[in-house]
Amino acid sequence: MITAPPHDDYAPSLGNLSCASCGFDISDYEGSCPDCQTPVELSRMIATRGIPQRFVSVLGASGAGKTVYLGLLLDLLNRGENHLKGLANDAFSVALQEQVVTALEHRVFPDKTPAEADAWKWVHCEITSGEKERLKQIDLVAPDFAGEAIAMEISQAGLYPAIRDVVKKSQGLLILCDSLKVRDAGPGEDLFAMKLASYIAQLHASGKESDRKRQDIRAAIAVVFTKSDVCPEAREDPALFAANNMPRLAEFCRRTFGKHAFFAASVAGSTGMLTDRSGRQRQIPLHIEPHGILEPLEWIVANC
Ligand SMILES: Nc1nc2c(ncn2[C@@H]2O[C@H](COP(=O)(O)OP(=O)(O)OP(=O)(O)O)[C@@H](O)[C@H]2O)c(=O)[nH]1
Ligand SMILES: [Mg+2]
Repeated sequence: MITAPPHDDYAPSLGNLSCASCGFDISDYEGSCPDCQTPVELSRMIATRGIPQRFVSVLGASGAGKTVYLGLLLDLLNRGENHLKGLANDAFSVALQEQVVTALEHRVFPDKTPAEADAWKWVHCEITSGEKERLKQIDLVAPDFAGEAIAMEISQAGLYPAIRDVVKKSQGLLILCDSLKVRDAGPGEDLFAMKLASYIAQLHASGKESDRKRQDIRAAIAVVFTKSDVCPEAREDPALFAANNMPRLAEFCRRTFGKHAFFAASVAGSTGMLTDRSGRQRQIPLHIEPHGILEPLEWIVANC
């Protein structure tokens, strides 16, 4: 039997259509929600399926590896060879998977995500985990935000309503951090991740200071060190790596989030540098060897 976990946002469609992210009445709209740019088609799909949706936010600075991670995650889920299985429900999700997989097959990384919200690809995927009676089914919704937009939103909340609404609705959030930068480039990554974590905490806090002290924020936070193919320290012990290299974030998570964990992931088995005629250098994947991609999501599904 498939059991759907109880969820506040579950409301079957009654003719009118509300935006799946912000609740705006989009019955008369095509394209995207005028308030937050969530695709209308996605909200329609969610309403007609009637399965409780779980928003998951994949956040991180520009270049942290969000697009590559999300694309590969979808590909692995769709292959159905693992404990966690996924089925992309619509063209958006297929588009992201296709963009990433096709690029990697041609030995290049996908392009940087544009900062305009209407150009973002949204992942909508039916996830099943567990076996037989304990089978759990949820609809996963995870947009591929641009790192630049995330940076602007956390420094001036409200600039990107789509980010605010999705972060607020997400029961699971992944904070992606470039492990090489964390190790070698000073405290910049630590400070950025800290700002991100405090933005999440503000949107999820019940409002009472005492609740925050009691780690009452229910969202599950997975900190994922990306590109761990080039940073063995992160892969070996992600929690220790965080304590040693991101002390501010590690301490903030300990104090604020009752449910948090550290992971290391990578998509490339090895990479090389290509220099074009004008001397510009570009990193290219030499072979694909996914590592630790599904684990953060498995943990999130188990914890929310
Ligand atoms: N070595 C290594 N490099 C990676 C890996 N994943 C991504 N990269 C590098 O990181 C770059 C950025 O990856 P993206 O997925 O585009 O990063 P993003 O977070 O989506 O960046 P924005 O779209 O600007 O927000 C890629 O172009 C690669 O050079 C990985 O698994 N290993
Ligand atoms: Mg991107």
